[in-house]
Amino acid sequence: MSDLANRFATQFGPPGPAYLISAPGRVNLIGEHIDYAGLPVLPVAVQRQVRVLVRPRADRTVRVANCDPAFPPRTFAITNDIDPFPVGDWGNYIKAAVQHVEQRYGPIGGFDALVDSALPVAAGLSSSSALVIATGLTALAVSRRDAPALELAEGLALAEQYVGTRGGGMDQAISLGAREGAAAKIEFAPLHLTYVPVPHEWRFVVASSLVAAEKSGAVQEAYNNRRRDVESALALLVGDVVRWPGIESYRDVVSLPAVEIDAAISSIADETLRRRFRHVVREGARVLAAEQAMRRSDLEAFGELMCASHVSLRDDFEVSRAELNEMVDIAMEAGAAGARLTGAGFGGCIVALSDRGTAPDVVTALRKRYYASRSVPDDLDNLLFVTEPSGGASVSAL
Ligand code: NG1
Repeated sequence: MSDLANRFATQFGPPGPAYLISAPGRVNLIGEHIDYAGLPVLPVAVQRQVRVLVRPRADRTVRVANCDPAFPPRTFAITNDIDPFPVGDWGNYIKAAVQHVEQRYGPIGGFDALVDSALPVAAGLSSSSALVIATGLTALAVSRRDAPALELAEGLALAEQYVGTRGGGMDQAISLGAREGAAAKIEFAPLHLTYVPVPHEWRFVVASSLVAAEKSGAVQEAYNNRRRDVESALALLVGDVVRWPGIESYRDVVSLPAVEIDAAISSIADETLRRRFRHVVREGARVLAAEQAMRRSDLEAFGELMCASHVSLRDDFEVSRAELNEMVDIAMEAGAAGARLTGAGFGGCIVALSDRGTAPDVVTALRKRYYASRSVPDDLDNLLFVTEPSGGASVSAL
């Protein structure tokens, strides 16, 4: 913290910061690419966070600096309708959150902020949403305003679409609403979190493929295309009121009896849309089964569901890559109960589940078989770690 305070002083001069805001990243255990279909997901917050030191300003200017030199300082004025920086600029996450808080809870005051992130960027651990949540809390804190957590998470999820990705609401909800020691089953519209204690013996190993899934260029387009496919597939059923009366959402589809769900899948003639649809409805069912498996501490069942999720993301949803498949195989061969890509895919991380005794074997196998032949820093701490389910975002007055 004193390091960070020194950097703040170097960047902005006296007086010192008034608040420390932190917001965690997340690893999604199961339920991938279905939050934007309105189906429940099951993530945990990781103990790695975005931290922001903040000092209010008397005017309506925002100045932000980042400890990572890849992200240069940015300055802008608060208005009700803020023009974005060029696509891909990190400052757009700040603008997204500030504009939302101004529109919904404003008028708000300006601030100077120093951002420090312990989350790997573009790794599928949601560093971007952690930054958006931290900035939303910053804008509220400097303006001495408050907002209900779920309302804020829902609002900031929509607000993040300012950057150009039509994301769902999972990341913001878990970053704000997480509880230590628990996963959260997140339901949408309305947003609701149900906490599921993670059994003490379970360990989740998170490992980066080293392939950046930077959601500013091609990956943003691929992500938005998947979402469009998911919407187009549903529209086919909704348009067919004779065969599918009463079907208006994916929630309606997953509440049908199993044979009718199978019939709905087969009714989609377009091969790609059929596969996207199949992934969404089956993944939705896996999340509910996984919640039950976690509640009865059934490691094997939870692991099998994770593996099935990976296969579906690989074959039906087509968001995996050779590197992620290789890592999943390595984890399974080392004794993991289950493993899958986590987050949007196209690169990023895998998550593997094992018991306490086996987790070190999984870590060692990934180290030897995946990282040893690639160029990586000596300290793999940021790329390969066992995560503790952590608490959500916080604001401390200094
Ligand atoms: P990540 O892994 O942070 O790119 C994205 C979306 C989520 C969700 C997952 C896939 C954003 C901010 N997040 O997460 O809403 O759809 O992909 O399950 O776009």
